Amino acid sequence: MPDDLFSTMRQSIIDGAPDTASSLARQAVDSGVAPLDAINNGYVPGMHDVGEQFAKGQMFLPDMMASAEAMRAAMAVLDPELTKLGAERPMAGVVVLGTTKGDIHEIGKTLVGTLLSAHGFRVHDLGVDVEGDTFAAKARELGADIVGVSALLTTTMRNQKGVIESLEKAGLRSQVKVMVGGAPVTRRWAEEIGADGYAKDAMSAVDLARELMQQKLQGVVPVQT
Ligand code: B12
Repeated sequence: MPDDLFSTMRQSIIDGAPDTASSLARQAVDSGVAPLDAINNGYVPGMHDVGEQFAKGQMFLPDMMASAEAMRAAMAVLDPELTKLGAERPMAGVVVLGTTKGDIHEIGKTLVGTLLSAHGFRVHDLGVDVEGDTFAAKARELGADIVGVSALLTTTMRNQKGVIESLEKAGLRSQVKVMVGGAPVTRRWAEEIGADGYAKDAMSAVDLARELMQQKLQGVVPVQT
């Protein structure tokens, strides 16, 4: 029963149990459960629970780190499955992706990168704690169509704006679309900092990236209201 499987997946994240998380992921793949369903219905809700318990002081940093480890173990099984889906698609665009300076949260950003790759985008992942100028330099080097910037902390969200400023400084802003995301990020924030788009999760990020490619090909300049 997928619902039982999803709730044990969720619990494996709360428990910070990498071996269990990984074997449940293998079980899901073997029994034909779509990898994205396992992520969205099993593991990600576990991460949300962990975040809430941490905020209430019922879980502590080492617990959160163990949960992240369990998530990584599950993703190590599911990632190649997601990537397989994209193997035969035509190239959809070039994306430079990373988490802002001062921020080491990588799970959501990496998932966005995996799904973009699975849908034909060529993704260069700069990792975490990335300076604005590094995004700009890589965008120039690769002739990127899109720069994607993740931030999970209210204190590092403002560095998303810093990335846009770095692109402006490098004279690249008119050629590169910028999309932002991460748990505290909102559409309103994206508009406020002059990003071209915001997506709430990895699948919406794929839709957004496609839309931005359309805009780019049609030469549409986004209007900020
Ligand atoms: C796991 C985790 C950690 C792990 C990270 C491990 C790793 N390798 O990534 C560790 C333990 C290291 C950690 C550290 C800290 N954390 Co932390 N962490 C979390 C937790 C529990 C889960 C994050 C996660 O992986 N979620 C699952 C993924 C799949 O979801 P996601 O990241 O939101 O990504 C999705 C979308 O947001 C979107 N998206 C993400 N990026 C992008 C990018 C683009 C371009 C687009 C379009 C979309 C997009 O798509 C993704 C996939 O669907 C959150 C709680 C939460 N609810 O977010 C707290 C949380 C983010 N952490 C928090 C805090 C406070 C910290 C610390 C400061 C704790 C401390 N005292 O040291 C440090 C900060 C370290 C630093 N400098 O970055 C707070 C932030 C509070 C705030 N408002 O700023 C949270 C919200 C917990 C809480 N409720 O208090 N953390």
